[in-house]
Amino acid sequence: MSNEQTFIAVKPDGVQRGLIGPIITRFEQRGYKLAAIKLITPSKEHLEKHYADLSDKPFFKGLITYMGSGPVCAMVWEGRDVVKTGRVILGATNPLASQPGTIRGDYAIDVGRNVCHGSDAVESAKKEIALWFKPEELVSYKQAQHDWIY
Ligand code: RTP
Repeated sequence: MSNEQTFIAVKPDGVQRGLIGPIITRFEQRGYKLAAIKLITPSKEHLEKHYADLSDKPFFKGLITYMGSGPVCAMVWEGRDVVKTGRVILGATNPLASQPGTIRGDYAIDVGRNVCHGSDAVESAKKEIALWFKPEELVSYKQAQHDWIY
């Protein structure tokens, strides 16, 4: 599936810490293609939709406050198996369990400040992309270097 897409976000802590660049670099250098990007401070209602499946968790309220505390860098990345591989690039949800070499394993310590988000399945990626982006914000283009990757 060379045109699989995933939703990746640099969370407010990652934006404040200047980690947008390093996170983009990891996806670019792996061979994935950026299909959409924007900075947005999400509303409470937007985040409650995004995290609807976690609404009964004790950390839900704090999570919504944290995610709405400043700009988020919302992105769509495209390429073969990008949903699963994107989660590997991010590392485990709890940074203390993340391997060195992953984003969270290199940049984070606390599960409540874990720098980035990535869709956990192809179906949730579709829903999240539709929630965060208008169809016209997604850009389709050919990258010459991809002929050397696939
Ligand atoms: P994400 O959606 O942010 O990529 O994270 P995930 O799939 O790896 O993990 P999920 O279980 O969906 O949790 C979403 C976010 O909630 C925060 N969290 N806090 N015990 C806690 O305090 C706790 N557990 C999860 C994290 O920011 C996690 O990324």
